[in-house]
Amino acid sequence: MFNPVKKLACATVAGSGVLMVSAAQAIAAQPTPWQKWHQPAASPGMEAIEAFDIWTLWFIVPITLFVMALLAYVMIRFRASANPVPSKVTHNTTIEVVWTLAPVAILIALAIPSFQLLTSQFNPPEEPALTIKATGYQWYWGYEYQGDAEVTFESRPIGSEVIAGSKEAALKEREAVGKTDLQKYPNLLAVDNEVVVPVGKVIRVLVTAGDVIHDFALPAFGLKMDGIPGRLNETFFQATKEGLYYGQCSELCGKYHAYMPIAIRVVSEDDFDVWQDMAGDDVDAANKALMASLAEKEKTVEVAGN
Ligand SMILES: [Cu+2]
Repeated sequence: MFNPVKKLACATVAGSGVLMVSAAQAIAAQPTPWQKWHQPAASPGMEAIEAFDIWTLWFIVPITLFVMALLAYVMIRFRASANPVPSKVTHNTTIEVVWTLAPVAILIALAIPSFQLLTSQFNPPEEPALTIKATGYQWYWGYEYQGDAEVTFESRPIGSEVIAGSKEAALKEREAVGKTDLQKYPNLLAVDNEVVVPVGKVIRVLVTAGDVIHDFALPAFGLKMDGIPGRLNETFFQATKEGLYYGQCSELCGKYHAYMPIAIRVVSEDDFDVWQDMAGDDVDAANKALMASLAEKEKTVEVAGN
């Protein structure tokens, strides 16, 4: 959106964030231990948020250092022993003009990109190709695909001892859906039925809730939208890379708030079409067929890589 900012962003990240970025690339779509920065952006919306974040740091860091330096200077230079007779000056026109105009200029420099970003978050770049309604319940998500092929399913966490009741039951849940790989399907993030969407397409998400307030959030896409009973909130995202992306309910909604993850699987348009056709009748079968097709592709890539 605002390229000059991106250039600045690259300059800063090049200096301070190279290690973090390369470490995060291994698992692109979920939090990593001791993570200090955002998850890598996987949508233009999140790229814009990240760029604005870095833009604000260009103001925050120098202002903080400047104020700290001023404080240190005043404390040392004007301490009682070094300056026994305090100055009686009460006005200085030049300084007053500067400390009025400088903050105004800074606020304008922050406000303009901020409003641009906010506007972009409510205006999809093109007519959405797909609309998905996400409903938060205590404690799982319900999804409805609207359009030609209607797909409806619930999405619940798997592999959690707390929810399943025992370690064995949790493992059985994982085995039932073929998700025993803890790297790809971590505890507290893995779900039985993921939201499947095509890569590169604008996806509209209508967010609501069936009982208390929940929040549909997915960091890599810059998504965060409250689901409020009786209201329909609208947001959108456009995933730029295929993969599996995780988020979580982000509004404290009760006892098992920590156990209602959000998982979005971004696939090629062809894979999506096949999945959607099948999922209209049988979501489980469609998911299994999709996972088999993706596993097959991964193998092909590995062989090609060798
Ligand atoms: Cu919640």
